[in-house]
Amino acid sequence: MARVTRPDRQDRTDPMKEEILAHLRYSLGKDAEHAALYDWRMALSLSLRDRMVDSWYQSTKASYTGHKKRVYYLSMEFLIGRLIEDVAANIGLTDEARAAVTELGQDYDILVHDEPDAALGNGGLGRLAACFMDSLATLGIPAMGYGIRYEHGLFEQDFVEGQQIEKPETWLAQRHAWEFERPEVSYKIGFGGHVQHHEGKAKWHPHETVLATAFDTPVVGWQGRWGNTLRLWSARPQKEFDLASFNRGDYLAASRSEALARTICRVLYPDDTTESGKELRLKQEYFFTAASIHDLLRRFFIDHDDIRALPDAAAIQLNDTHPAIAGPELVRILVDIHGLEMAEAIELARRCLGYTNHTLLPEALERWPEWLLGRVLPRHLEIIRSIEDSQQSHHPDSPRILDHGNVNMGELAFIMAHKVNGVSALHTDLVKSTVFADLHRIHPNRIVNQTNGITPRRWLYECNPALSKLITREIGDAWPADLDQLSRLRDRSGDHGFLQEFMAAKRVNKERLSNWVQEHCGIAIDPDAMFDVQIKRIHEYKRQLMNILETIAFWNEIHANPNGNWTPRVKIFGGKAAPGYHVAKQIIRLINDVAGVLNNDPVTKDLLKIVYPPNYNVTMAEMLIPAADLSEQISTAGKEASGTGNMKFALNGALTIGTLDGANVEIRDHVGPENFFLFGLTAAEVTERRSHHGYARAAIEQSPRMQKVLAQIAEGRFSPEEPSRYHDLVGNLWDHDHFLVSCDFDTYFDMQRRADEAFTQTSSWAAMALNNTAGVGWFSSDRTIRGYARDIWNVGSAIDGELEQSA
Ligand code: F55
Repeated sequence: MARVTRPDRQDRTDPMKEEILAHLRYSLGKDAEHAALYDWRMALSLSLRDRMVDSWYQSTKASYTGHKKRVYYLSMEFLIGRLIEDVAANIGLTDEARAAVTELGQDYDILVHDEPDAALGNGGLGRLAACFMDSLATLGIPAMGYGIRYEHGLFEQDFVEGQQIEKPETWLAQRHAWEFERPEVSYKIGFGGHVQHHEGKAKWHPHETVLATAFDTPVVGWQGRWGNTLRLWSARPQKEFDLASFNRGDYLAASRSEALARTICRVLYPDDTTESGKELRLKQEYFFTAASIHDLLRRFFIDHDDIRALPDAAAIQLNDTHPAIAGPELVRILVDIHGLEMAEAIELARRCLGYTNHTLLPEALERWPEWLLGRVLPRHLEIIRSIEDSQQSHHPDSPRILDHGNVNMGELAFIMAHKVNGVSALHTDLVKSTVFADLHRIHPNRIVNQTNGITPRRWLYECNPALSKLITREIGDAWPADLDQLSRLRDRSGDHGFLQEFMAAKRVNKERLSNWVQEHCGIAIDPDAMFDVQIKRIHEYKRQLMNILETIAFWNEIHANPNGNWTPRVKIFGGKAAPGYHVAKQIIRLINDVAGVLNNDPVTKDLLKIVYPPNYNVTMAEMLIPAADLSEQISTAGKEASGTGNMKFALNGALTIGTLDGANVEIRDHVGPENFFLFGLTAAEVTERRSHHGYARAAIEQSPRMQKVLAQIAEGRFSPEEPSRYHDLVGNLWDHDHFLVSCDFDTYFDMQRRADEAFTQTSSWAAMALNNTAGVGWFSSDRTIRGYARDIWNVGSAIDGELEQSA
């Protein structure tokens, strides 16, 4: 199959160096003497991009000529992070790139760090999409990722007096090196207006239109064998501006259409909890979904003429309900443009569509007011009514899409998909028994489980060179594309010398992090301490609050016995709160307030530190995860659909302290229960406990330790300048505590002390850590993608033999 082609080494002494200089000169208009950091970084990126292009072309050509079925992954978010190291690693040019840059008198690491993080996502859902793109390319599955080219990615977080403030992110302030603009690939996307019905036919007359224009980023998989495209849509005005208004001097009217277009892809919604209720979000969703459907149909008609063959050529995967309007949009095109009957159109669309559910939280399930959807997309509302009628005629007891004046996007996505998947085994069971219980009864074969995964290229090979080199030395270099091979490391868990090397790699990463923390946070931390890390969006169900309460309790314990044999700890937090999520912001402030007191306490400062660097992102994760000893996965059981950070930590040799939630359950099965610090109520026990009136108060009354912590916070021990600051936060724990911090607190505290004890036994800790790395090969996103390909998409690899590995 297609492979990266390299310029012939014989006639050019140092091609990479030459290419960088050529880009500096011809793409950036600079010579080495006058080039700024930006110029060097761009020249390096463009040189690497050049090396992807041949493989990418050949793959695209091979999927056209081979008439291969393609996967279309529709996602509002692609959290890709930086690309220089990722691309260089995937095409095997890391050493060459570093050598060339060094020879040119530049510092490779500084160049790499100059690249902005492409933060086109909020958290797990967006990062999953990026890992999937990597695996699709690695497996040689013809695929296209479709999303939005937001002008501003996820906001930048800063702390002012411990409080989160948000600043706009500006990744596009400089040219994005990796993309190709495709002005010729443009589609008209309409909004509003009315529907005309004539002789049984419907025609939608939108009130306004914008143009969706494609920007393509090549995504080349491991060893450059296959390349797919991430196609992000940007909006342009259909008419540049209204010259007549302009000439009249009415400049605002002249640029009205420009304003709508710019607004649509201006900013990523910083919300991972609730649908925003904003018309603009609905427009964003329709904008990118419609453009993607147009685009895939155009591609389909290049070599087909019967639309009925679409399910043989296209598998369209909906990453959550955000692109769920794809169902009605496809039906609209099939009926209004291709003249199919409604029933046939619905069935045909269903055979193309799959839907991934990422949450059970009722507040996070998208619902649009019917009046709003009808105003923005009048024809789609009619079609949704037809879908509803068709569903009701077959299944009169079916849950409703249209319900109390709302359009339930979850029900719509479920009904329009031939497969609905949960993202962990537990989550899938809960999808079947809770949110979609009635639909599951009606369609018992529709819900399937594909447990999430992570790409081992970024999340071990690239971010942890020390450990990667050791693994390669032991088991060879096939593991990045066949992560199950890590299980061969299990043999070494009794080999003292190997365990020492394993922990030496951890030590390198901990030292690197300690230096960074000293430099960026001004906090001295000891690499010998246990590094305990919780990094994820701030949310009540993820229970960062329980973590900080436990930290205070531990601090109290040390004070009660300052000469005790304590295991030193560094508690590291990272994560952003949705700007409108008040409680999450209070939790951030509390963590920072507690850090202020504890980090300056002369009695405990050598034993306990809290570090919370602002603006957690993919790049920060790449540094924190390899340095972690303990991974905090402590959500209320039944609430975290899967988690993917949990997999990254275990892969990098951290032990997990966690509940039986999401993929933790499967991780524990794979690494062995003896290598996992389990605590807490199960999902079933959580449901049961909630039915007891006053469960929180009862639990707190039984825990003197928790009472003391809550009293300290309530008395202003950590906010003396405003003692009542956390009055509501503490009151809510006593009176409501929906996420059962109170019920799990004591078992969590006890398990933390077990972890302390285990950490002091250095060689058994090392063996447990190694068993984590060795045990989690199954969580490669390559395994996940093979599962989707087989059970949902019915697609194969274009690289011979590639999908045959055990799924
Ligand atoms: C973003 C926007 C909206 Cl409107 C709603 C949710 C989100 C979002 O970011 N969700 C999200 O990240 N969900 C997470 O998906 C991961 C991948 O499946 C899971 O691992 C994780 O459990 C889940 O919370």
